[in-house]
Amino acid sequence: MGNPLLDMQVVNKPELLDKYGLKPNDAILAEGKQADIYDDLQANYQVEYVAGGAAQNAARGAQYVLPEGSTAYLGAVGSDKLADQLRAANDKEGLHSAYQVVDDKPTGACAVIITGHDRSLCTTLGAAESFSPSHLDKPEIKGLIERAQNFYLGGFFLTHGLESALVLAKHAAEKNKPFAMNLSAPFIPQFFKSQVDEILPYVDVLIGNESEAEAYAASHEWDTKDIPTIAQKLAALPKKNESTARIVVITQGASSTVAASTSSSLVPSGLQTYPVEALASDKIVDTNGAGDAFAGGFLGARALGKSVDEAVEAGHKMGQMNVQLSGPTFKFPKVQI
Ligand code: 26A
Repeated sequence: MGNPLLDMQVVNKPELLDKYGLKPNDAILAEGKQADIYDDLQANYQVEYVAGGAAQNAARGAQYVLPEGSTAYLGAVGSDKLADQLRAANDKEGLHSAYQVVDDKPTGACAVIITGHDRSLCTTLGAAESFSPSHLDKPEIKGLIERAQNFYLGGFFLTHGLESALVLAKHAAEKNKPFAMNLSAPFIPQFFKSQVDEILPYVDVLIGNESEAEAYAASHEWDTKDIPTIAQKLAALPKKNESTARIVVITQGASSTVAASTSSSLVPSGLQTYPVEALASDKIVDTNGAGDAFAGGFLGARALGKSVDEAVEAGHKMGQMNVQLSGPTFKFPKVQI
């Protein structure tokens, strides 16, 4: 479940960062000063349009490693051409689009400014923000939820959709199905702290990167920037479903990935560090969607019953594939993960 967005990607135009007050590597919601960026990009720059939305990318990533017809994605789109493009991208990769269609707002968009290995994401949510819990009451969607064995929530969804997210989270806890969430961006634990705190007890698998983990620690006054320490503390926070321990996985770009759990049957010794195979710099096309690809590979592998070690390896392979392609995309025909 997440915000379906169409990415408008522009490469090597660093002046856009200054013009719109963007950091080279960040993900934000557009404010007044960025309101014109979408029209500006489309009128004055060479734009690559590609299916985005962090959780939707991860869902396509999970589908990549799973048998045909394994995944479905919930989010709200407008009644427009952008939505058709997202549906087509999902259809091509076997992800079922279980969209809520809203009539009065356009499909959301994300301006993606690529400079070197950095990516700046600036989003206007549009229809995505209108997702309502009523969509989850439709018989077809209820059926999907009943049949689902694993859930994944993009943390970005918490800017507007806590109530809907909790419907899935509570179902997962009741039925003892794993519920995963991504921290998504530093601004989520920073500015949507109460929403994160409300859903975290339901989260069985928490995924994020180093800057998001640090932002969580800072907003909870943990007074540490040490990623293994933060991962272990997150793993130990209270949980509704006490029959399984939480797994926390923190990626750090080209540096090693950290996994923590209070259960050493899930994460050997309770804390593991997994080196990342460094790619030659000239092999990297862009890093848009790399974290989502990791999440997709990790969760797909877990859904197949793989160990956390194996799932991290699958996540690394998917991330590595993703950064060698333009935008949040994967290689077809499929390669073995
Ligand atoms: C609420 N915000 C800011 C967002 C996003 C987002 N997905 C959902 N909500 N801001 C950027 N993205 C997506 O992140 C992907 C890269 O990880 C972009 O669409 C991009 O495909």
